[in-house]
Amino acid sequence: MALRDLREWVSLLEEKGELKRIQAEVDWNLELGAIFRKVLNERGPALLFENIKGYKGAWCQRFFCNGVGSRRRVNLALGLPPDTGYREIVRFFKERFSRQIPSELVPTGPVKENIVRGGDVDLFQFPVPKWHHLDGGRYINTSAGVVTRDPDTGELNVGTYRGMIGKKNSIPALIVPGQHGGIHLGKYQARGEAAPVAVVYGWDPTLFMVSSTPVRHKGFSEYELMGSLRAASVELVKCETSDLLVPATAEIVVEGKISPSPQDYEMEGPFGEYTGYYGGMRSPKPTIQVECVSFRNNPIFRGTLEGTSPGRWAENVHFVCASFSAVCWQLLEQIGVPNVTGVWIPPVTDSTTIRVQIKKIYRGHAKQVANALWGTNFYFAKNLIVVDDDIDIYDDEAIEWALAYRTNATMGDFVTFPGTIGSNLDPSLPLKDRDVYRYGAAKWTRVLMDATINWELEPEPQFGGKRYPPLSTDIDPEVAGLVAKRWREYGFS
Ligand SMILES: Cc1cc2nc3c(=O)[nH]c(=O)nc-3n(C[C@H](O)[C@H](O)[C@H](O)COP(=O)(O)O)c2cc1C
Ligand SMILES: [Mn+2]
Repeated sequence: MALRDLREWVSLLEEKGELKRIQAEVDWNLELGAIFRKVLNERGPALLFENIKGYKGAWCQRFFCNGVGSRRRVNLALGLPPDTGYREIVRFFKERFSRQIPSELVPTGPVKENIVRGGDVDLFQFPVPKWHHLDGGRYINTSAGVVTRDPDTGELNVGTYRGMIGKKNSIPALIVPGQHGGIHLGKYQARGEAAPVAVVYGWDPTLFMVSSTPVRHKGFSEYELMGSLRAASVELVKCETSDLLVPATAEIVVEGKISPSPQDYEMEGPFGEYTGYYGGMRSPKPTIQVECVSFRNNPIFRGTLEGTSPGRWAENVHFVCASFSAVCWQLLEQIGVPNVTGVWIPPVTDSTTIRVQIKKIYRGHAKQVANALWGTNFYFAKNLIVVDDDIDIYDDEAIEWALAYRTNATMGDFVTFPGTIGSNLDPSLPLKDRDVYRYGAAKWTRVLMDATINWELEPEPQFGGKRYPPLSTDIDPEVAGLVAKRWREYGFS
């Protein structure tokens, strides 16, 4: 049974012992973020804060986070057995992302229980944390879904793009031009028109999973992919101030417009980013001027902490590792690269270093993988490791070993490709290369590490003409039989 809304998700987590309610008074200013970070580091439960300092009597008094902050809870959200491993989860995402369930337009829903318009709008009525001490503001858009519509095709998009409270009715946001939302904004800007935008906070957990994963979609939107993931159609209602659509049972929806004129931009950034560092320069950004807010009675605000460094994982990496791997694999298949047998993006590198496994059928096969992936506009896969199908991409030792003994720089196994689209949040770039407007995001040099066996190596005659010597760590079967038979005799148990 699909979850109806965030409340059902919270109840399910509680029933499974995966939720902690915090009734002690907690300050939105750094304290909440610090508690969440500590819980993340300890691989702890989902959190429902019920007593936030200064929020008694406000429109919104409850705050939820960490719902999908473990593999177990990702499985729970997807309806999979709790111990399902990432090998299976990647395949599950890939299969579900390959089809859609149509959404359904309904006349109204609980999200319309309270509607505030115009001068009465006050985003400070929501308990939005200041997450990290050097953040440029209170980041309201973290695990939210930003809804836009393509003015040419009419297609909807739901994407997760960071944004902070500017004024009580404004949200400057980092919606980079290469992203779907950014492409929509660019089209409105070219027409000199304001872009209608809606932001959804708190619904079924599949919303955040799909809105933050760069799935290709043409002729349908992320809502139909959420439908596929949750195996039930998404019920949508029309916004009050535009023809955008939002889930009928969402907790909170903000509606507004982004002016095409840079004169209306407001300052945004920096923010604690996915790299584990602060990122994104403080600068004027496209800004949602909020015209209307609708929310359920006693709504629950949802947010998340970004940023992963060794041993410290953010909430989203628990699904992003699998959902991004699935998208990458799907892309390679769609482009027509043969024999891709696996894709894995280890959680700590978020989407930066990607491992692809192939059953190699020609010399240039790994190069083809790189060309294909880097030919898309997705700003991931800065570093790409390609291995043969005897190397387990989920095994760090196997990857290290392949990199050590199957690469040879003088034979072209490391290929760099400069000047591609990249991430402006990557601190290894000089500042001038992080110009979102010049580069669509940033200027990356990508690198392929081709750790497949090089077919240009001449066969070694002493080992029966095989291209690579046999594994000396394999015990000769005859001797292995003898040793197994005498094992106890040697004194082993
Ligand atoms: C927690 C989180 C925060 C994100 N913040 C941003 C952001 O500020 N700007 C951005 O362009 N992408 C951001 N992303 C990545 C996008 O959500 C992702 O690329 C997604 O595919 C965007 O939707 P789209 O493909 O429809 O453009 C974020 C992802 C996550 C998980
Ligand atoms: Mn999209």
